[in-house]
Amino acid sequence: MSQQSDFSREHMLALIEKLNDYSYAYHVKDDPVVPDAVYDREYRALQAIEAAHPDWIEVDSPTQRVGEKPDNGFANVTHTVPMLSLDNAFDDESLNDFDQRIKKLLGKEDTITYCCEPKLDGLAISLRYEKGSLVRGVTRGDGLSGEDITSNIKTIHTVPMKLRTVSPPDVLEVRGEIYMPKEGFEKLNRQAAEQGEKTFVNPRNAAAGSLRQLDPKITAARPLVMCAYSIGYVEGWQQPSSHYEGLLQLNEWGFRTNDLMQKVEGAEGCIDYYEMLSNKREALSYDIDGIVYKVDTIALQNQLGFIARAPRWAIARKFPAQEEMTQVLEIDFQVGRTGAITPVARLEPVFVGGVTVSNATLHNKDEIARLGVQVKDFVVIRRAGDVIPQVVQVIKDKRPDNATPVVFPAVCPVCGSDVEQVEGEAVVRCTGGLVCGAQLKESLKHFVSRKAMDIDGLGDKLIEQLVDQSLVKTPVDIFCLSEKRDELLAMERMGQKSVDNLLASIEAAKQTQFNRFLYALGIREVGEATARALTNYFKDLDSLMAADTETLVEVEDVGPIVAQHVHIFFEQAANRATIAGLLDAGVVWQKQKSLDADALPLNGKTYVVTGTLSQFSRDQVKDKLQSLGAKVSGSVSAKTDCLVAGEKAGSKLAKAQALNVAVIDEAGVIALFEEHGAN
Ligand code: D41
Repeated sequence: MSQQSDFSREHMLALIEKLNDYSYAYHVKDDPVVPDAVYDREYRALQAIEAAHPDWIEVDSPTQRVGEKPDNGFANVTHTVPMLSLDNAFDDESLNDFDQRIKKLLGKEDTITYCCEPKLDGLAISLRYEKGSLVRGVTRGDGLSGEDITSNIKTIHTVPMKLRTVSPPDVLEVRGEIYMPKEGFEKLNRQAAEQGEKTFVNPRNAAAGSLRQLDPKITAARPLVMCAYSIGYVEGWQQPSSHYEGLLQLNEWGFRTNDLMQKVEGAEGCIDYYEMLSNKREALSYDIDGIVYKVDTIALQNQLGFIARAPRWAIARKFPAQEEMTQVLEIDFQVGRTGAITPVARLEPVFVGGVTVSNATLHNKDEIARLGVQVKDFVVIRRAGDVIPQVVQVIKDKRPDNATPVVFPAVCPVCGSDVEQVEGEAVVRCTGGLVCGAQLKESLKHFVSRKAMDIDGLGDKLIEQLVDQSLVKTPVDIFCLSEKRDELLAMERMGQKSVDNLLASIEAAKQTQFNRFLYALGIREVGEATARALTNYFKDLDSLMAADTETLVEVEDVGPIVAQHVHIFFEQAANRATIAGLLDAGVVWQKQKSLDADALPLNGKTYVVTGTLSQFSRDQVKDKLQSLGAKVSGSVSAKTDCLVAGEKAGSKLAKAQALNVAVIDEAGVIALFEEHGAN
């Protein structure tokens, strides 16, 4: 057969090696070496060769990760060496006990070296390699035997199909955890929700569900990661004398290992590591439920052995649980700024994620239907970090006899106005507008907030009192409070000084900016960024107010729905009266320097800001870049024009460098601001 030189078998093998190198850099080292487009192009070239020569296909070709369904489901396989379980420690004391016990068993006074690893919240798995090639992947099961899920395992890019070495062990069994990173989990659930499918309760369940799929094509579409945590069994290779060294070797051979793993000395070192990781927990891109401490020296591990099914040389220190069960006592309805009526579950107080939780939002009618929650049901509450507590699951088996379905109110629970639900939307709204006390209070809180009119000293409690006493009925009334000194002085916790301060900050807030003013109005779907885009585009308030929806959609990032909200807002007589009142009361802003959005210096440019800066917060940099017309995005991609990288910039910097995106440091961005007069 005649062959072009770049269509030869040698060329194909080189292509496979190159693609596997790219994939290793991307998935295992978190350090991409080429843009995605290059990978895709070469992948397609490989596919073309393989289509022309099916008999050439290699087992470690990246095209071979997704195969056919196994014929008879998942077969049960006995582990060569049992997969042990882990004892738990819940406090520093039991960690000290663990360290003491080990020293006693070893008859040693020397400080023990431990390897500390984040305890990934996924599923344990064992992978068998023979002569360097993956032959089988088995779930942990009961520790003695598990299910053969090789076809699903192969779809995971962090699982090497072949070890990256010319002299692999005859047999190698690697143990590790398969998990789903938080971002991938959220995306998967968003897609499932959009398609009206069932969502997963947490990343762990999503990972488990994905591995249980009979069709590897489905598993392949799930963002799973495998991270190696121990060598289970080897033949024909001298293991290093330290667990840590062993994991480094696995990393060389193509496995992902956790970059936070660390060797420490003694119980003290273990406790310090716990402190360090507790502080990092929320910011990690994956869920962890604790730390695993392992005696690092393999000889000592062997000396210690195991009891029952757990090694004496390892222990898991658990973090406080982020999920707990409790009972829904009642369901109340809160009315928000835009009239959205939100059901809120009042809970039997429960300690979860480090705080006592007694309320959780149920979001809307659809969420109640999705969860199938009733009053008096037992539910699983999740609170992770600073995220507001969520009801993630109803425990239907525990439903008490007195449970009752949730009845959505037919009128607004605050003002009694009719409620409406726009077709295709999940939200039920009060139609009362500012007549509704709840909407008025929330609108005012938004109006005075830091990123809006920024009125210091006008807190939530005070706003509630002002509305309840009918001193403030519209935002305009805030600017007339100087005429109501006596009433203000009569309010709770308001002395001469606080009244003076409040009136002074109200006066100061009259000098504002066009974009802040627009944002403060609280038009639906008009957040900070949209307000900025609108005020960059329109010369002044009059032209914005006069704009029709066709003109509005010309503004960047303004779609037909936002345009509609803006247009309707300015059509309303009441809103026009409020705006006129505010201007009358003396609210002013400087005209924008540049009246033409196209003329802004960074127009059309996309920036990403990362790392720690010394002179500005990231928000301030973002603000200034936007005022110069730039778009500021959260992640680096081929579309990024420039990355502003502060100290400790991390993966975004690596990605920008790999993609040849321009990078500037703090001095660079300050110079940029100076050049365009944005300081
Ligand atoms: O990250 C984990 N979930 C993890 C689990 C880890 N980093 N190391 C582990 N080490 C072991 C031993 C000490 C037995 C090799 C483990 C587990 N076991 C484990 N996972 C599930 C059961 C046991």
